[in-house]
Amino acid sequence: MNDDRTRLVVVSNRVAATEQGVRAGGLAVALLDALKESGGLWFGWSGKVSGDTGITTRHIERGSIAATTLDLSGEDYEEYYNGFANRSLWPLFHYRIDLTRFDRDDYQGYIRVNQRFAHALKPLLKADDLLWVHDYHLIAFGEELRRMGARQTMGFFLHIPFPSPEVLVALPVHDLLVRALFAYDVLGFQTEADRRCFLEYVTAEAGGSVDGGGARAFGRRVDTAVFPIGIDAVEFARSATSNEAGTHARRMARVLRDRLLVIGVDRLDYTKGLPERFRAFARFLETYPENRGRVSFVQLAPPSRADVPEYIDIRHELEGLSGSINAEYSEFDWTPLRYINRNFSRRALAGIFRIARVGLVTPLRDGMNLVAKEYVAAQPARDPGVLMLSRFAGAARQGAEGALIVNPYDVQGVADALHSALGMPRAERKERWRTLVEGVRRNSVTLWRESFVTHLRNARRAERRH
Ligand code: ADQ
Repeated sequence: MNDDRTRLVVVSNRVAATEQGVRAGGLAVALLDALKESGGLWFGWSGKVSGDTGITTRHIERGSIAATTLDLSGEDYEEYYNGFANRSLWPLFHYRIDLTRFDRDDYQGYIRVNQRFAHALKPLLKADDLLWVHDYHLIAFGEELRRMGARQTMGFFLHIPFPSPEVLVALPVHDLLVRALFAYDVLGFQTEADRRCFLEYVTAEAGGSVDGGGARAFGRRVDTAVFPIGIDAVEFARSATSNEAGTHARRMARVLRDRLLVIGVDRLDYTKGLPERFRAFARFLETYPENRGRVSFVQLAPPSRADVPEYIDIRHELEGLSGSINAEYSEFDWTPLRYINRNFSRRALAGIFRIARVGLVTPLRDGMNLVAKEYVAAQPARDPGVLMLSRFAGAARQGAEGALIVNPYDVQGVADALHSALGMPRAERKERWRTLVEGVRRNSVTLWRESFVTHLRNARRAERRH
């Protein structure tokens, strides 16, 4: 597993891989890929809300990964998950101060659940374990574990953006959160911009200092680094040519007849820029009417966090928009926009990506965005499609010269870029795709895991020397 026989213990809000498969969601997909190869223990919430909050252990994915899970109580679910994680941290870290609400009870619930996670994991730990804690739900977890006396080397990876200090200080407990981050030995970010925002906070708000790759504050030092997350591109490309992928691609092609397919695939979330994308598509049909009847846009968007009011609002908004676009432009034999709220298997998605001439990935803010990488990986080398990518996705900061970079707020700009993408000659598409796919293959999920774990090991060695 690991060369010095240490065990990797991954802690995330949700142990998302179940016997039934993986849920839609970047963290779930990435962690499963990362752990499949190395094995290890995966610890977190089962996804169940119940009165029994004891822990259970089971083996998943044919035994290579051991998963230990606990349930949440109804109150935990409301305060920790729906409340502080998804109504405070998620919107704020995505620069949506307007949607951020702060409630002290929710924050207390967040701390309580972080404590409970720490309590449940502590007796299962071996002295030499390396701990890798994931994402904004568990910022306080490391501090709680240290309070209980844990000495293991611990790293934290933030899958979402780290906001600029100006934005972060809008949260009344910003200082407590950043202080908690200093309980870890390594902090990982998706992009250099995120890391810079963290360091700016340390110097401007926490009275700390920055040295080389690290930061000092609150009497501790933490190492910081950038680990852009990736996918298993080889495996995804294989999925795209599987029988299941072929079946889905043929079904889709039958419906499309000879029309060009524009595809969007996102969790239904207000950070993904879906209303703006729908409006840009309508503007495209209005500005370039020769495309009417020639292009179909399919948006797959499985609902997520369905109990949070802001997610109910965005769902209604999209239903209204898609209805009015179709009402205005449809013909008897052509539906311009197909908007589908369900999950598909990885293979089905890969097959649909493969036949799409354009992949529209236009979030208003995104830590990385794995869909952009999956779209690229699934393309046929002889006739690849075009990736349109928002400048506000982490993926755009990672050598994305081959993509058409757009500003999702600029409805006309996106419409114009879509027109260019659909008219792009094959030679240019191939050239652009080659640079993109090389990057996606190089920055794989394996590289992401290995570089993070190497950093953790080095942090441990450095600590032992002192
Ligand atoms: P997400 O916000 O969930 O991830 P993203 O990185 O795009 O966003 O991952 C979504 C995943 O869900 C993709 O693997 C995609 O294929 C899958 N998915 C989406 N719709 C689906 C559908 N209808 N059926 C099946 N699968 C579907 C968070 C951060 C991102 C960061 C990732 C990983 O918000 O910025 O890239 O974590 O760190």
